[in-house]
Amino acid sequence: MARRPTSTVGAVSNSAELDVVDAVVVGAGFAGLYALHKFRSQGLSVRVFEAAPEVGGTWYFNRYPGARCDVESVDYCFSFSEELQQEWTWTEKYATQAEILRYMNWVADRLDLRGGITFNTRVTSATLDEQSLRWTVVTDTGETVTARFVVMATGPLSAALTPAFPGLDTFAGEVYHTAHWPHEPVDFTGKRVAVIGTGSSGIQSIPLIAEQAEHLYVFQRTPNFSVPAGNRPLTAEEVAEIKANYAERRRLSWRSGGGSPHIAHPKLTMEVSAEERRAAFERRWDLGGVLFSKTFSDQMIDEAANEEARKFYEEKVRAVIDDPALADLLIPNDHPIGTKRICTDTNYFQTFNRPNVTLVSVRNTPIESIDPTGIATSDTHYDIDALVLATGFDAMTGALDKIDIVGRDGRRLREDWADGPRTYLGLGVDGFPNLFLVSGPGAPAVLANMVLHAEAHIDWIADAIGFLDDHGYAALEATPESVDNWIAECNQRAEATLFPKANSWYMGANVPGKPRVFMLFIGGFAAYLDICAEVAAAGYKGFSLLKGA
Ligand code: N01
Repeated sequence: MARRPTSTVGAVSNSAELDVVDAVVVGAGFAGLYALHKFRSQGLSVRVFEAAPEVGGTWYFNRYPGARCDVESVDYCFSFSEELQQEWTWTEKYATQAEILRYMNWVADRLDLRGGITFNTRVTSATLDEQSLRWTVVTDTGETVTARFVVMATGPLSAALTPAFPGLDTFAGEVYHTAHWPHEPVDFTGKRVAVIGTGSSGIQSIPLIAEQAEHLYVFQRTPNFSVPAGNRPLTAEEVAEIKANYAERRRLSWRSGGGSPHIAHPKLTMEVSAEERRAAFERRWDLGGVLFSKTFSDQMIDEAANEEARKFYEEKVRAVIDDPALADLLIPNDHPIGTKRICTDTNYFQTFNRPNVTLVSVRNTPIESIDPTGIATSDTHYDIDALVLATGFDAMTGALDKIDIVGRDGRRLREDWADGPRTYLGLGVDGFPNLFLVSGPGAPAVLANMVLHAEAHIDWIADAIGFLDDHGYAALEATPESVDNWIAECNQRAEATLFPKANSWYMGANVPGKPRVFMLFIGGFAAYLDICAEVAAAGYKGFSLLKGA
């Protein structure tokens, strides 16, 4: 099918009524917003469907107290437009959810994106017509749209997970999930509150809830590594300097392992003296945040190196917890540091020194049930007024599983992935021509700065579409061999690291019954981008190029 004639941006900007389009994009988070802008600018007609009433994706829903990004604000924003970079000014080192959402709304207005987005609408199915190589996309509002391309900008951490605690629905008090936090302020003053879960969401919200609640019970199954964020306001001078040097900052980010301008110590952990090692850990600790796991480049592959980082960590954390027995419970001993995403906190461990905070180790005393008045563990009943579930996500595959995606021969994506997700480059799947995943399994995705990662994927998809049109092809489809080889490569790379040692959501281990496979490409952001670029330069090596009917 020939590309539609290029329309003016104004004419395409109100595409929300079209039922035959070049591309359907699912989701209006960072990836969906950029996809709409990019595809439009190459003359494609685009429909974007978004379940929420506003843009923002994960940043629309995750508005729990203390929600912030753990990538620095000046890096966690679009790089494709120098105007956007220069016009927006971040106020803090790590932006709050509210500031990120303001930014995304500003971008949507600035680029005139809203007219292309259908809000309050969830895509329920996408079905391939093998003859025409077109997709029929159906929504929960009863709309049917056909498209040549479907782009799943659905987010790797967007399907919230609520464990099946017996009796949860009988609880008479308030229940909140961090990933579906209400828009009105929640006031815990004078209340007995329980938080279940001590991942990033729990660790960010617990200190603030503790400041309000009469009493806070923290139900911890697995202790997590958390490094102080070191958050602070950005000064006008810093902002000016960053803006003056953005090009170099971005260049470093694009060539980095994780999509931000971090440079690891030039030597390996054990190549330096104990003093130099300690100084390097101290420097990184003072800078704050998740990049502590990348102080030395071998920390995630060498157990001895990892142990050095872990010992330093333990010393730091023990120093701020008053009760040594409590510190024993709060310091992880079941996985190498960094093999689950390191959390980034502000006064998390200090919160347990407060008299109104109690840690309940559900590893020692499991939750048995929830009843109208509270939570019963194997040895105690905790009376509470409000319950906060900080229990995470069905990551990487959860949002895709919710959509009935039907490809060749009636094959369903979720059935094809029953033993774990299978993709080529995290972008394409055999049997599903012209279906593109953004930041999906098989890509670095959540191991990198998700904004740059989304830009890279959308640029690659846009180029692929251009290539198809320039060469008279209708579609692109990963071959089964390229998918097999890519999965083998991802597994091989993961096995050479310490990551598979943790029961993490990277491994699907947090969802009962989910296959235990490492779902990401671990070889680094820049290395991955090089592979994607080589595939494209070689005429989309590993993909079949299909002529239309
Ligand atoms: O989810 P999680 P999250 N009984 O899966 C516990 C990103 N993010 O929303 O470890 C009792 O990490 C579970 O226990 P366990 C970031 O990438 C980023 O916090 O499975 N407990 C765990 O403690 C992050 O990694 C930011 O034993 C149960 C917790 O719930 C990812 O999102 C902020 C349980 C879930 O932790 C996910 O973070 C927030 C049960 N049945 C999120 N089931 C920033 O940028 C689960 N748990 C800072």
